[in-house]
Amino acid sequence: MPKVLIKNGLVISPTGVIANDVLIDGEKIAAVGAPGWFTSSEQGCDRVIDAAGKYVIPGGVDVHTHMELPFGGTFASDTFETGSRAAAWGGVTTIIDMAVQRYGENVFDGLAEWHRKASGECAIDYAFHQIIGGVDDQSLKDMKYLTEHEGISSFKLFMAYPGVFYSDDGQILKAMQTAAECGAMIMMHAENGPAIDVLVQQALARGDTDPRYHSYTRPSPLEAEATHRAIVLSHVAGNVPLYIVHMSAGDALNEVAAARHHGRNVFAETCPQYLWLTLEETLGQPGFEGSKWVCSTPVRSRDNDPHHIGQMGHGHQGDLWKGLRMNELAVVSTDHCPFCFKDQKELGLGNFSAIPNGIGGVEHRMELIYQGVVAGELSLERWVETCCTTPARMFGMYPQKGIIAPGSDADVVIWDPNNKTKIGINDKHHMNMDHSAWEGWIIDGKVDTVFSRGVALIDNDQYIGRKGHGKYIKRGLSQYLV
Ligand code: DUC
Ligand code: ZN
Ligand code: ZN
Repeated sequence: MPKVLIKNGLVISPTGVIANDVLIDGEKIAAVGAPGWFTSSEQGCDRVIDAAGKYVIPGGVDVHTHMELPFGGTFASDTFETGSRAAAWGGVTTIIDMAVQRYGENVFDGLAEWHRKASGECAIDYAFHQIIGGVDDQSLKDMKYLTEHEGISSFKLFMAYPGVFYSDDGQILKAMQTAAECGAMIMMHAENGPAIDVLVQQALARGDTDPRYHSYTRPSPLEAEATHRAIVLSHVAGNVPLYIVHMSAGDALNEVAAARHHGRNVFAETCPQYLWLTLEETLGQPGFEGSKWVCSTPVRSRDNDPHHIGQMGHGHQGDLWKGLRMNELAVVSTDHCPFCFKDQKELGLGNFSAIPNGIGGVEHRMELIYQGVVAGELSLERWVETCCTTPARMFGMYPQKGIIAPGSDADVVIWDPNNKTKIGINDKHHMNMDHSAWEGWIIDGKVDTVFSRGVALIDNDQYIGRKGHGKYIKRGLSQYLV
């Protein structure tokens, strides 16, 4: 395996931005040292990269993706092959995808299907969470087995989507008790599904069928209420670690902040769409255009959400950026769940509730959150912490992943802060979808070079990786608990 020296760059970690050289030997980072430290070993290197003026960061870790998810009468349009390649283009070197067990199905069958879909297909390393869509005695037993033997130590439950993935409070409590026994993490889609279903039926009966009603029928108090209920249930279940996924609302964030203030193992993630996009500019576009941004939780109103009591005069987005700074939000993921406009989003023409829920974004998370650094919302350290290091620690992959340190996997991204990235279907766009949620966005900064376990995947604006390079990562328990 080649030896690579990356010299003269600024290495970023959660604890600082330090001028350091990085020596890669085979699949691992062999050493990190002061500039010039490795001059004598340059001769023995297969490649020396001068990263002067550039950042050297750990490969991104996206802990929430849905490749080929069956949903809304169709399948998410990225396979593990196309989606993991797009991830590499975005400086992501590890994903955790959501394996699915539906009501009435066997957990092991669902997991086996996910291994079959991913095995030999991925450009980057991958792991799984397990969705438990049917909590019963058997699936509870299976949760323990997966945690102890399969490297799957986190389970996603849904308080939304009655009849599809939904669990009632009793089922949630039982799954939480089981997770508490075996040390696993519960991930929660926190929205009050039964109440949302009533609002959806009422909107459709009124003839309010446009995409924007997707957001109006999922008001933020129903996210906040479900978040609160999940926190209470996790407490009653023996303080099981709880991780709220795709948080979009300031009032929901307040529930997490309050629980964390009380020292609870309650965590949350948000996604770039909630930090940057608003109902007015996306879902609210005329005609059916807004369907491109139908996802759940929904993108929210800029500032005039009648249900939201903002903090210090900010809307939801201001709250979320503040939450990221304060570690009320520990992680940024994407909830990557792409659907094409043609034939997929179009399933919901004339009925917003039939639009498949999801936005594709696995390629753009590192770019979009870096833009938060440029905008003064986050520090460089916090960018790396929320997109690389904490995701790895939260889900039991540290220090193999998420950090540039001797002994860690050589998942390394060289980032050029002096370049720009234009996102769009005819610009930078490698996900398998016929549109981009970020069409026309110009981002400061650019993915320059991407290494996965010492192998270059992106180099000189070319993808030189290969499917099958990515390995399944058996995860341990969370390393982020208080
Ligand atoms: N939200 C989405 O937008 N898509 C898939 C599932 C989910 O919870
Ligand atoms: Zn969800
Ligand atoms: Zn999801």
